[in-house]
Parts: sequence; C-alpha cells; structure tokens
Amino acid sequence: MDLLIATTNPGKLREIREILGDLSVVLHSLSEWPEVEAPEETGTTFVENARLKARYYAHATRMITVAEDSGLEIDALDGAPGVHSARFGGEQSTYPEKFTLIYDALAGRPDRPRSARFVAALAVADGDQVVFETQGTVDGEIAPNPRGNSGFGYDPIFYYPPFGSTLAEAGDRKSSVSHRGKAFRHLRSWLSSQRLRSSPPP
Ligand code: ITT
Repeated sequence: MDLLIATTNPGKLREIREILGDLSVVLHSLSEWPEVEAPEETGTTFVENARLKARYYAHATRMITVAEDSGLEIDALDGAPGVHSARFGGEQSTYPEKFTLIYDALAGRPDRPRSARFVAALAVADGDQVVFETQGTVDGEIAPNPRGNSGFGYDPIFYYPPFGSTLAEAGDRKSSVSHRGKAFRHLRSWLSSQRLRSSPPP
C-alpha cells in the first residue's frame, strides 16, 4: 500500500515517519508534488481541518492521504492559540516571538492556571471519503520559561510533569507520550488491520 503523508511541516513529518517507518507501507511526502499548493485551513476545529487537508491532498494527488491538524490549547487563554497555533502572531512570526506573546498574555492573567494541552486530529482520505480518523492529546503546563532544543514549534514552553521537563528537553521520549504519537499509533494499528483483512485466504 502507498500512503501520502500530507504535511508541509518538517517537524511533523520527521515524527510521523518515525512512528510509521517500520510498517510495510510505502510512505510518500508532499515533496513529490511540488506543484500542489497548501489549502486554506478554514475549519474551526482540529477535526474539520484534518478532514479538509486529507480530502484536498487526496484529490490533488490521487493518493490515499493522511493529514493531521494539531495545536496548543492554553486554558488561561481560553484555548488559544488552538487551531491558529501555526500562524499565531502572524504568518512570519518566529517561535520566540510567539512565546513572548503567550507569556505577555499569561502575565495579564496571573490568577489563572497554567494548564495546557497539545491536540492532534488525524484523517485518512481515499478520494472524497474519509476512511479513518482519530485524535490524540497530551496534557501539561506552560513552563515558566522556554527550555530545550529538541522537537519543534511550542515544545520548549510545554512542560510535561511526568518527565519533569519540557517536550523540547524530552528528545526521543516525546513520541511515546505526545498527541501525535498517540494518534499515529492508532493509525498504525488500523493500517495493520487493513492489511490483514485484505490478505487472500491461506
Ligand atoms: P500542515 O498543515 O502542512 O501539516 P502546519 O504546521 O501548518 O503544517 P497545523 O495547521 O496543524 O500544521 O498547525 C500545527 C501547529 O501547532 C504547528 O505548526 C505548531 O505550531 C503547533 N504544534 C503542533 N504539534 C506540535 C508539537 O508536537 N510540538 C510543538 N508544536 C506543535
């Protein structure tokens, strides 16, 4: 089976390849379709955007396609940046700039808890049909200051209490607990069961 992993985010792609790498599925990336532009993510939820991206890329490439929409929800900021995580603070803003915006907003709400979670919604599309979907979350807190260099995106400000560190300090352990790790391990199980079901009888 061939599967397109439809993401423009190299951090996501690296983590997904690690999780699905040992399956006997041929994984393709968007670098094989340089002419296909990213769709506008007009959904108001992670699930809507995951479906939208999976269908859009499946249609554009004629491949069975997995897409994932994810982000950071901070309770004290009423769930922001949420579905706007990638573009929070503007298309061109850097992660250190996004962190400053978040710390400034939190400073204005000192009485609110620092709880937060990463959420990932995943959808697989075959043409217009969404044939599999799932979600994963990981709960943590906003760290007092950014720490660590591994991972990507908001990992330096996401403190994960069971590790006693941020996810950017967790290295290879991130995937064992992360939103993306959970969602893509569900996908891995589903893909394995599909192969079993489609095997000819002995
Ligand atoms: P694609 O849509 O092409 O997959 P994207 O980066 O725009 O790439 P999203 O719209 O799903 O993807 O936005 C996800 C953003 O959420 C991502 O860019 C980060 O800012 C943040 N994010 C998601 N998962 C993360 C993780 O594991 N660690 C840190 N930040 C994460």
